[in-house]
Parts: sequence; structure tokens; C-alpha cells
Amino acid sequence: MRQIPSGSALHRLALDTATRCGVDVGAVAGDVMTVSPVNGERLVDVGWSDGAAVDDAVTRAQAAFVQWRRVPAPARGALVKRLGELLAVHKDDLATLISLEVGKITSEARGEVQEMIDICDFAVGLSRQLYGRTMPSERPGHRLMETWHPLGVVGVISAFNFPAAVWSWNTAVALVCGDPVIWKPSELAPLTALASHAILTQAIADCGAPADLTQVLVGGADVGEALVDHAGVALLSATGSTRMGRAVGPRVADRFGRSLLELGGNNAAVVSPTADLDLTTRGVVFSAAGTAGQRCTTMRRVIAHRSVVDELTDRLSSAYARLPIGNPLEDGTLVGPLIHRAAYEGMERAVEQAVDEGGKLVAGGGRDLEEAAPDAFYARPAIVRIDRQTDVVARETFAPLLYVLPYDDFEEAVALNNAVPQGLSSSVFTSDQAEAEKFLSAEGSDCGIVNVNIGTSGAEIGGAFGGEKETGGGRESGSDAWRAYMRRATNTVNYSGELPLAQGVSFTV
Ligand code: UN1
Repeated sequence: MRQIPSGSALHRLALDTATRCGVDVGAVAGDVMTVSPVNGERLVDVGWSDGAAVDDAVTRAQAAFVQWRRVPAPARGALVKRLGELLAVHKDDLATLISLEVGKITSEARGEVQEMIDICDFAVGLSRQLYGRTMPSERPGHRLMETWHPLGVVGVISAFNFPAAVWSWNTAVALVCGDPVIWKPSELAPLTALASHAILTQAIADCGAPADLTQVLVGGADVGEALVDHAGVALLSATGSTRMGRAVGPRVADRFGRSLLELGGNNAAVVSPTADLDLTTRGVVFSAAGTAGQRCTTMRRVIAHRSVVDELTDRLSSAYARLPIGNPLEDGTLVGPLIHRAAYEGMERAVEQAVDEGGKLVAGGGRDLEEAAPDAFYARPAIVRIDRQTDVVARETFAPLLYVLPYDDFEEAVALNNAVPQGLSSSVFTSDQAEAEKFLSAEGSDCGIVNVNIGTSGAEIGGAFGGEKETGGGRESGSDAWRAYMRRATNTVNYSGELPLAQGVSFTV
């Protein structure tokens, strides 16, 4: 795993793999180079769309919408079922592209594709469960109910760190809800996007559905902005930084569009004196160092009771010292590269700032494999012990940098958990049931995801995924997140032959 493959080997692997997924690599070639974080060398050159392409894409998506909304939801589910089957066929191919483009280790890249298959299964079931309620009408001979209808064109803006799964959570649900999708993927992972799109295009052909239900526009910020501003995009689902969300949210709201925002996280685990420290250590290491710290659910803070904080720090430090860092495509590697130089420099700056603010670097830090891969950025996952939640601790640094803080009483721990601007995920490790319940209660964690005795990352697709405060408030994936992709109509039907008015109003001429 200390062997880093050459640029030409990865280039060939990328093109062959994308071709197997159905991408016409000649047709998508262009003059924008992407670099593999695995070795920091050129991976592929692809063509970019610009913002001007969005209008045409929306027009075509709207035409597909007019056809697709007429198809019964369970029949729409058949398309998503086919998508899930084809994703299973191409699981290893897509995982390879994810590893090549964003540096995920094979097991996590395969896990990302499994999330895609899982959401397809979920959405197929959902296609027969787009339930509306009926309510008792206050008027005799009347029926009151609600019906859910397809919403319209869904725009999806996704980030590099889940370059395919985030699209699939939106797309599988949008398709059964009757909506076409236009995707602006991360510019760092165009092949993963083109391959995912090609697989859906195949599923659409197999099912005889409208081709323009799926469109992908590889490009830069101008494509995203055009989607944000286009009145024909009914729902804009955007995953990325809080800075991006702050720009997107008000612009979509200004045109009375709907947005679904999945932004930054600064996720913590509270570790109580009764925690099983073995299990806690494993849970923390996976959530903090896994995916090289580049999940929005990555654990960035541990808030540990003063009686266990030293022992836990020792255990974490010794686990960190054993973490195999290296080529993500090789078996046994647990920590792959950071996405690029800026991510590494951001981590370095945060460590420096933490030390300035009174912290102490107790594990990891610095760069690995610099000689073997001078243009790639393999960071050693780092742990900083710090007594206070300083400015840098309250900020999301998208890298494997974990702060460990002490607490004295449980209320203080909950307050620290909540005292950051973000509100995505949180955990408590405890054997004390009352503490676990407090953490889950209205006075507990203020996050969208609140766990007991597991880490902050690695959520299943069956639950709604998202968070509060600067995380943006959106929910996607499972549970009733589908409602964001549909419009609700409230219906009152009068079969009484009379015309009684609600609220006892009398109005007779
Ligand atoms: C993200 O990092 O953008 O809960 C999504 C998790 C994954 C999804 C992460 N299921 O860690």
C-alpha cells in the first residue's frame, strides 16, 4: 500500500472502467483536466458545459416531466428497480471510479455504491407508498383528503466526497415521485457522474422511459448558478459547504423555488464515564479517520468526561499510530489521500491555530508518502487535545483532524455538543440509559442525527438524512424525505347534495 500507481496506469483504468459503465469516452473528452488524488497526476480530460446549457436542459426535462407524471408511481418504481439492478452489476466499476477520482478506499467506495443500491430498493417500495392522509371533514357528506403529485424538475448539485450516492438519494426518490433530474456533479469527479448517468440511461432505455429524465451537466460554478436561478427548477437539492448554501438558499427562495440544503457538519461524540471504551475507540476511529475525514458526518470533536479523557486519548492515539495510510485501491489501506493540496493546507492551518489557541497535537499530523507521491496529499490523521471549544474547534475543517475536549457534568457536555454553528450528526457513548435518553430528548443534542453507542458517520439510507442550523435544514434519502420532491394538494369532496359552509358560516342569497 506504500506503492502509488503511475498516472498512465490510472488513466487507462479510468477510461476502461467508464467505458464498461456505458460512457462514450471519446464523446465526453474535452479540455478540462482532472487529477487523481491517489497520485496527484492527470486522470482524464473531459469537456465542460457552461451555464448557457442549463436552459435547454430544463426545457427537455420539463417535456420529460409532462410524460413521466402521467405514469403511475408503481410503474415509475420499475425504472428505479432496473437502476438498482444495473448498479449492482456495475458495483465494482463505479467503486473504482470513485476511488480514482476522490481517493476513497475500496471498501468505502463499494459502500457508497451499496448506498445507491439500497436507496433504489427503498424508492421502489416507496413507489407504492406515496401516502396522503384522509381527515374527518367537519361537514356532513364531505370527504377531506390530501393527494401528492409530482413536483417538477429537480436540480442536484453534489460534492466530491460522495460523488455518486448523493445523486442517487435524490434521483431514486425523485424518479418515483415523478420528477426528472438535472445533475451538476462535483467538477472533481466527472467520470463517476458520467458513469452513473450512463447506467441510468441504460435503465431508462430498458424500461422505455423518457430519455431526458436524467441529464448531467459537467461544469463549473456557472452551471450551478444557472440551475439555482432557473425558474423551471422546482426543487434545488444542494450538498456542499455552508458558504455555498448561504449563497444558494436565498437565491432559490427569491424566486419562490424549493431548496434542500445539506451543508457542513461539526459532529461530536460525548463519551461518558460509563462508556465501553473499546467500542468507543473503534466507533471514534472509523468516524474521525475513515474517508480521510472527508464525510460531512465525520466526527470532528470528542467531548469526554474528565475521568476517561486521558485513557480514551491514549487508546485513540495508539489506534491512530496503527492506521494503514496509502493507496486506496489496495486491500488493507484504511486511510487514502485528501482530495487536494488545499485540503491538506487547510488541515495544517487548523492544527497550527489549535495549538495557538492552547491545544496540543497528541497524534498524527503532517504529510505521509511525500516521496512516493509528491503531488498527492496523504495526511496523517491527527488528534488535538484542547480544553476549550475555541474558534478553530467550532469550525468545520474537512480533513481527519479530531479535537478531544474534557467535560465535568453531562449538561455541560450537551451544551458543548450544541455550541457550534452546525447541526448535522452527534453521538453519545454511554451505558447510562438516562444519559442516552437525555441526549436524544428535546433538551439534548440539537442535531438532525443523534446516535447512541455508534459514531456520527455511516448512516443508513432508511432514515431521513440532514441537519439543523448551518447544516441547512434539508432532509433527503429515507423516511418521509420524499415529500420534498412532491407537491401536496388538499381536496374537499362534497357528495351531500347540500352546500354547508365550514366554520358554520351562513351565506345564502
Ligand atoms: C456526506 O458526507 O455527504 O452517513 C454524506 C454517512 C453517509 C453519508 C455521508 N451515509 O456518513
